[in-house]
Amino acid sequence: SDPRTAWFTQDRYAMFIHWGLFSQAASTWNGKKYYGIAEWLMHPAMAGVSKNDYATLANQFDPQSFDADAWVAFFKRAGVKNIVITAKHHDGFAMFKSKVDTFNIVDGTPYKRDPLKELAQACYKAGIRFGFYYSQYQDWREQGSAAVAWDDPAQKNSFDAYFQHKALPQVRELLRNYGPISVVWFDTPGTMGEKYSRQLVDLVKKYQPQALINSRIGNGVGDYSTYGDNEVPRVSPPGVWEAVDTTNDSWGYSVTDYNWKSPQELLHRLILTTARGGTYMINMGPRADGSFPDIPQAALTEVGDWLKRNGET
Ligand code: FUL
Repeated sequence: SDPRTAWFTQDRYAMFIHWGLFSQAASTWNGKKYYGIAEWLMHPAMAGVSKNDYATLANQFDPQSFDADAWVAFFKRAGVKNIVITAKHHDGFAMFKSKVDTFNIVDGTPYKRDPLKELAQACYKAGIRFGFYYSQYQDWREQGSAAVAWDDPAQKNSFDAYFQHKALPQVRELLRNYGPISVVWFDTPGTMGEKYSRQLVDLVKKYQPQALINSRIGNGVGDYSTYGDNEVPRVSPPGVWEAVDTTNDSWGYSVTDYNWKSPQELLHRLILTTARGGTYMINMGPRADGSFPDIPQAALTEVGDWLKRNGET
């Protein structure tokens, strides 16, 4: 087996965090409520918000309750060994300081701080591994990216232009400026060509050769397999794999989604996954202000306490 994946198959339990401008909207737009996954609000399947209207969310994004040390204290109590946070989701907004695009939390919001930097440092100090999510294929602000810029049908630019000028350089920034990276979590590769997946692999290998890449990089070039959203495989699959689950039905914070999994259900799914040889990554969607909703926070704390009582952490 690959020594690079040893920690991953030993630790088995990680936390996923979806946080971004979509957390500010929280599945509402112009007073109307939506019931899909909150981070897809901009998409026509949800509210279908134009990119200029969506960008106004940045003017109010000011997570004054964000406290990296408090987050890490919670991760420890929950018993996770690794976290993966959305650095850029499909909406194209960077939750980190980027020189490539001013549509980022430092240059584009009143907050002006880089929470990923603070979080990476706090995780490092506490011995929690830190990884990031980057939507390499879908970027709903960029012409040419996944051809989903519905409010701007001209599509003058090519996917290649978006990829070379935004995706690759932003991933490079994330690989260079945040210390050791555990996992680079790509998503929804769609029809992205193999040469693009390979360019991303080369970049990760160059700056963070120990970092693992999930299968959603596309074209079979990842280090481990990620199952479908909220899918715990019913058999014991071969190889290195993970199940990704969320605490309700949405990934981003949503005021319309109360379908929280109970602590018992979360623990059951964690145990099913690890018993079948996988890693379980459970998602939380913090509010826009940087605080965690009470119900999933309490549930994950209870799971963590159970793990501790049973000598698992
Ligand atoms: C999906 C994305 O489209 C969702 O928004 C979410 O990030 C999930 C984990 O992966 O396929």
